Amino acid sequence: MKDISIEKAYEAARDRYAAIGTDTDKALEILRKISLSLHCWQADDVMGFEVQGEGSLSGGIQVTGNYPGRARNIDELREDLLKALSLIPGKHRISLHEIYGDFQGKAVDRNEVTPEYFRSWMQWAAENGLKLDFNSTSFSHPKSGDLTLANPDNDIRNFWIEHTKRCRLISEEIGKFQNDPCIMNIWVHDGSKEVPANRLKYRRILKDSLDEIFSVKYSHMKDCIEAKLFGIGLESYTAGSYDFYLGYGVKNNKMVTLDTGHFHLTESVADKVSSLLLFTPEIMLHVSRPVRWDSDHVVILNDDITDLAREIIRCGALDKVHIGLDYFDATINRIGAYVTGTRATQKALLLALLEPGARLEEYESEGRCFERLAVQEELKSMPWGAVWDMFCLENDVPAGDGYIKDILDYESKVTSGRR
Ligand code: RNT
Ligand code: ZN
Repeated sequence: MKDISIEKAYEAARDRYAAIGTDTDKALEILRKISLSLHCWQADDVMGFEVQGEGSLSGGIQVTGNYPGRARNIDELREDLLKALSLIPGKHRISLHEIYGDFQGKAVDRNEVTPEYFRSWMQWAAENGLKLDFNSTSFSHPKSGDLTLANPDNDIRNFWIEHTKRCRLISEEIGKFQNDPCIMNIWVHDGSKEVPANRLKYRRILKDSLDEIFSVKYSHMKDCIEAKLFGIGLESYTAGSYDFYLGYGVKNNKMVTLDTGHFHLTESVADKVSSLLLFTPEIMLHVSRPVRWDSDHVVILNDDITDLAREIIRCGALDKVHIGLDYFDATINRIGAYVTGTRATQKALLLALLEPGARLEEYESEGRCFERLAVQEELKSMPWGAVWDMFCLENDVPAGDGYIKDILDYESKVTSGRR
């Protein structure tokens, strides 16, 4: 693509940034290499494709809205993902949940799933230059209830242990196939609406379940464990709290997943990055946007996400932090939700990459706090939008709001016909 006005604006921006000590070309080169892991579940409201599926979402999470055009099957989901990706600069990954297997009309229960049901996904990903990540699925199932891996009932607990073990094997096969580790996330909703008589009991069971699950060692997949504050209907107690998983991760050398919607609303998730980097092997992120609760709104460029991106860059941790997205909004065009949220996350990373890091650190070590404050403040009004537009241009995707038209076209041609 060529666009003289974008190129001219970029040249002016490049000079402005050079004057404060930032190399914009280098920032763009780094940004191009950052792969985000797009969650497959925004396209169909976390329903999945199980033949025996319950048709409703459980496990304390909720999607609101009924905008037309939800992906109803694997082909539609893949088509939607490719459409979204065509409007997002860079090369990315897709994160699958177990319930998105290619079950071919067969009722495959969660404790029966095998890598075979994910072969067509591996093939599809390879054909489209994508890598896959994975998630076990313990919600939306007759055996989900309030407790899965933390359930004192051994039949139910073993069912979920078997499921999670099989998901790790699937992840291993995916990792092998794509010659790149598949990151597998474990999130279970286990908790209770009212205060339990014994909080320790369920956490002990959850710990034992995880020990058993992780007793098998793999080399082409990486495990991560996701904590949460509370779920709907499970407000008083969450077995897998942040302290629980942080402790487990540090002790067992597992990645902890930080979902930006899973903390108290005034708690800084960004501030956790540098601590985790010192004590856990790597970090997985679920970038989301909580509004008053873990509402999973579409990510926008707000302070929370820019703070988080800045921490990753300032820590020099791009090779240690896996950036996944996790939101679901059914009130707006779902492709639009993917594109808006992913591009917002990339914008946050760009803002962070445009900081003159060495200069800020120098001020700090010399005790020049006024200069450090002033530069950080000036950065806010620098012409980063011109750099972003150039990034889009160079990566052959629409700059500015050019993607809106594409999404509306796709809606009228494709998704609006789905009933
Ligand atoms: C739920 C967790 C979890 C899910 C997905 C579907 O609160 O964030 O990551 O959103 O696994
Ligand atoms: Zn999450």
